[in-house]
Amino acid sequence: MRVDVVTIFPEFLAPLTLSLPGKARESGLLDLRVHDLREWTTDRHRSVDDTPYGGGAGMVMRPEPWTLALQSLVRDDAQSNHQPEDDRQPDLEDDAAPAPLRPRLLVPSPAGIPFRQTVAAELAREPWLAIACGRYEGIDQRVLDHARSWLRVDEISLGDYVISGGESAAIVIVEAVVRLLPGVLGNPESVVQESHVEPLLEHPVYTRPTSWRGRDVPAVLLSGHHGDIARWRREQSLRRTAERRPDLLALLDPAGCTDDDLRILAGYGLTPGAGAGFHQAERAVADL
Ligand code: JA5
Repeated sequence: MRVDVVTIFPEFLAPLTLSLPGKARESGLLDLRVHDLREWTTDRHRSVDDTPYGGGAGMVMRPEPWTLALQSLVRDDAQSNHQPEDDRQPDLEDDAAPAPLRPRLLVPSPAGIPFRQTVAAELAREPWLAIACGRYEGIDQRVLDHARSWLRVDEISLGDYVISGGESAAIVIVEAVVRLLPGVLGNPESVVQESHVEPLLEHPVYTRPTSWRGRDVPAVLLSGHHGDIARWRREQSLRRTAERRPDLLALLDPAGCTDDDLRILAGYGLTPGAGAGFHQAERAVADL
């Protein structure tokens, strides 16, 4: 998979040379290219921001460097695998170039769709991603509106909080996607690339010794009864989710729940599927 990241802080992406993404790059499974947005500025001060129309605090990223950067990535690919006989360029505004020669564009933003394992699994099937990292108050809206006419564009949120730019979100997205690429983890059962991932928190885990500072490993895990262990772990997952992330239960398919599952959730006043995890007042709004 090829991933292009465009940012005004290329050094911010240095962690992707380490650990699993670093290994994936060395083995050729990940072709990660980080670009400085200022390469596509044309003024003496290499400016990437300007004041917002309509007033207000902060600055907005200027459209022209962004569009030049995105167009340059696509042109670069057209030339990357063969020497062109002439200097004709593909017309980026028409549909002549086949879709796989263009990246899917991701834009980290708190206004985006929630990034979940299902989204990561979908992205891991793409041959080419580009990630546009905004700074300041964000990127001029027309860049994304224009890009949508020739690229698939998704704004992606990692959660409901504010950070100062898209770079750390880009690192998270790349980490989540790269570990799903065939061959990166040797594809053990634990990372089978499924579009359906159960939206439950993981059960707790333990290792030696069996007793540590007066705290014992739950006896069932030492019992050797695989059925009992599986049922205990399932119960722990459901209890943790009910207590910490009841909102996730709205995503849990009731058809995949056993009677035991339903009994455990009912103990918290919860049922899986649409409507779960909302307080009564919220549910009235959600049902509108
Ligand atoms: C802020 C210019 O989902 C959390 C996120 C917050 C945030 C993201 S993703 N991108 C930006 C940004 O600020 O680009």
